[in-house]
Amino acid sequence: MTRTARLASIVTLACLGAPVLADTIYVAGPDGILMKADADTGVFEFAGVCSGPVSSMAKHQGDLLLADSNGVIYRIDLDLGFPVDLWPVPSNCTDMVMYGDSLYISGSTGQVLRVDPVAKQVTDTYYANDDIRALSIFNNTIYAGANSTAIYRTTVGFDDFEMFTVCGGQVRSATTDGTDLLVGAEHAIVYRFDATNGNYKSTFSVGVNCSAIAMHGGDVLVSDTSGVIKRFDAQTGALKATYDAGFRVNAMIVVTPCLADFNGDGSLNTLDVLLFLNAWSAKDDSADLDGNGTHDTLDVLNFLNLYNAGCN
Ligand SMILES: [Ca+2]
Ligand SMILES: [Ca+2]
Repeated sequence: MTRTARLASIVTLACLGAPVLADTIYVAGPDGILMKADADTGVFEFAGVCSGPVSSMAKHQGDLLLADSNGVIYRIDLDLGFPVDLWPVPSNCTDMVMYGDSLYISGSTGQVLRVDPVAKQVTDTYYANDDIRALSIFNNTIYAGANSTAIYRTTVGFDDFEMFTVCGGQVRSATTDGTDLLVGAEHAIVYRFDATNGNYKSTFSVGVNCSAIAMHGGDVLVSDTSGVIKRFDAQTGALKATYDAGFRVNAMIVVTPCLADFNGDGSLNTLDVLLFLNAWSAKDDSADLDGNGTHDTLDVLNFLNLYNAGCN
């Protein structure tokens, strides 16, 4: 066995032993309440609160950023469940997306702001000149969907929005499966477009008004202003589950736990490795990554694999 093959088999073994922690769905709406649910069960519980009507949401490091329609960004510490910081932006924040280190915020006046969420400053402005309701950013491209049904596109770093394609209805939400652009329209239909050329590929009817949309594995979650959230197979459109958040949902995000961020501060660095190794040496439960009751080298391999894979 070559060294590479041996390494690969060790990595495979180590991955098999990796613990599986459930992802979490977060939703928020006009009353400022943040609710969360285990993504496997979809049973919602209280997760936090901010003082404004939430219109959009994004994840930054270990926190959630909630935006209200008055242009206030709240940083919610998920351990505490309440805002630890807030700052204003000149937008009604119809949608928000983190891309790289920047927060992108759309508004109904047609501007897409790029914001540094650490310095809390607007660092760039893009002009789409339409009532933008939804943003999705991937492959260094910003897609902005409008109430007019138009979808615009520009490259990150270039204020050069141009018509990309037209949706069959008023755009309310947008996301990506990594290849295509998925757009949720007010009339309860999700549209799939080729992200390269804007060609229409397929639709499926969702029965909810697409107030927010989020990918979860191979599924797409679509919410309604009545509080219903539906899970569909993102390829076939087959309904897989229905959840009830219990209130109007304006914003939704799925958060995947990052085990490699051992101290949970939202960033990965050598401190996480040191803390893990300390916990492993002390035979702390937190370092028994495969949960088999013993602290062996597989736990260390697991951790280093997760650390190298990084978090998003
Ligand atoms: Ca950390
Ligand atoms: Ca173990």
